[in-house]
Amino acid sequence: MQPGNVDYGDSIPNNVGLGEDRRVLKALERWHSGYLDWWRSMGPDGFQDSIVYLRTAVGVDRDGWARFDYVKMPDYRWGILLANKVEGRTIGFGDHLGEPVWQEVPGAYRGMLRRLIVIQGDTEPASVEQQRFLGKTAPSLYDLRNLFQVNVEEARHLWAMVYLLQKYFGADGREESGELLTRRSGNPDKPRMLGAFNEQTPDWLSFFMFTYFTDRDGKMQLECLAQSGFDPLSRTCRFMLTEEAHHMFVGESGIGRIIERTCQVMRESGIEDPYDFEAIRALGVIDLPTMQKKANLHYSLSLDLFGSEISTNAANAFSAGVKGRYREDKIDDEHRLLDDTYPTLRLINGRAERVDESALKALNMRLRDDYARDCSRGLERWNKVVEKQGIEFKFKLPHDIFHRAIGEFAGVFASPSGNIISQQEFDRHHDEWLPSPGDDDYIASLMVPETRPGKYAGWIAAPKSGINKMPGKFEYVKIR
Ligand code: BYC
Repeated sequence: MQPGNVDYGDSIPNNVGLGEDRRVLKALERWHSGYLDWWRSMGPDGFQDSIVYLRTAVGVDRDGWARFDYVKMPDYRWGILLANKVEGRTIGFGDHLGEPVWQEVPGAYRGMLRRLIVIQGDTEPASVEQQRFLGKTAPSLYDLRNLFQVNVEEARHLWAMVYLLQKYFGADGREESGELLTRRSGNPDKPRMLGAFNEQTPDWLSFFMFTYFTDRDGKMQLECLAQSGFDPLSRTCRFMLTEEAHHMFVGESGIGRIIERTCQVMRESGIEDPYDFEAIRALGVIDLPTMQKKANLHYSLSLDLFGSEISTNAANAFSAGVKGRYREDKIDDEHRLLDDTYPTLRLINGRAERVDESALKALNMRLRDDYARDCSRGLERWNKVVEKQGIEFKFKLPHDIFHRAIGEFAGVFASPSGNIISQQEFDRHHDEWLPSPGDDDYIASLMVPETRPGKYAGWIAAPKSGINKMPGKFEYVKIR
């Protein structure tokens, strides 16, 4: 088999020579049947017989890694793909800086690595569960197809983590793989591991916000794990990042298209005030302030995914060479952080202030800052859409301390601009800052499916171009 190409001869497509690894192949085949049960009961509801124009990974080289074709989702070729090995790769940070990367799990870091892989793995099926009912209200076949593409790839990312668990962690790896199929998003008895993955994704605006903000946390975390000294994890994450880019495109362009449609309708109807809710909603589009509230919600939930500002877990993972900083290999410093400091947001005398803390312990804070910068770029692009239509409104990221449930500011009440306030004041403003039941009801009322090829629901603009350059009226999903 050529390096980089996928072997479709095996029951599980892979580029890791699974055919010669009978033990792991057998274990994965056993897991596969439980996986398909999970997919049928928790995957997209009602579309298992539909034929979907999907991309499937056929290699890991940058050019031509994917093939597009019609496929029924349960027949999707979920495979195990690792980026090509980099010969002579060494550990790029921490106490083992410069040593050759590990091809097996180092005993001392077994528990730590397993925990990170399980957490990463847990988020993937969780997002599929969260998005399970969205197919029923898709604004177009183009969007429906994108939803399913995201779903099958998140499910493939679960495969990726399960492969690592089965191959490198023996009996406890097999046990954890089974557990990944039993937890359920939002289930009070057996919830998914991280907060944001137990929230609902009830409508398409939430879906686009989730793929913009929460998938971007996925990108940041995968970038850090791609730096890992445990080479199979690094190679796995490097390839996952190739797929992840499309998910964030779905989010950013989806929100951009909703903004464009709202502004266009406002302009055509002569409405200048973006806060004229009644008039704007009467036209069947989503007002910009409601979109800001949804952004406030999804951004703050996603910030929680970075853990506490000060974290011994993060410091230990870095020193061990297990989880690096965002694009560690592009940072020009000592890569050890022994005596370095990082300006970290702390609650001091009732105020949020940046103070210098140990850079090692403040790694979550640093990554969150990288994330905030990455998020703000999309907002700039959305603001250009608004500006071009001549409407006075600017999307803003809320302050880091707004609406937080994890870390230094959990339990603190703050406004989106970062003023610490009383709970009463927060409650008074709640519906101005976060979606109200009325906002959710209004958005829900718009969620009527549009299934004619080339047509779009009235609240969202058509995309600039088709998937894989397909023409406007292309039937992305043949609904059965
Ligand atoms: N919810 O030391 P701390 C993605 C726990 S998204 C609940 O502050 P640490 C995707 C924490 O587990 C990316 N619990 O944090 C996106 C710990 O518990 P234990 C997923 C939380 O460990 C869209 C305790 O609080 N990948 O791929 O430095 C669609 C103290 O924690 C939360 C990863 O996250 C929370 N939000 O950092 C599909 C990468 N936050 O152990 C997919 C792997 C913290 O004391 N995970 N806790 O019981 C990690 O690197 C780290 O575990 C975290 C937390 C960044 C999540």
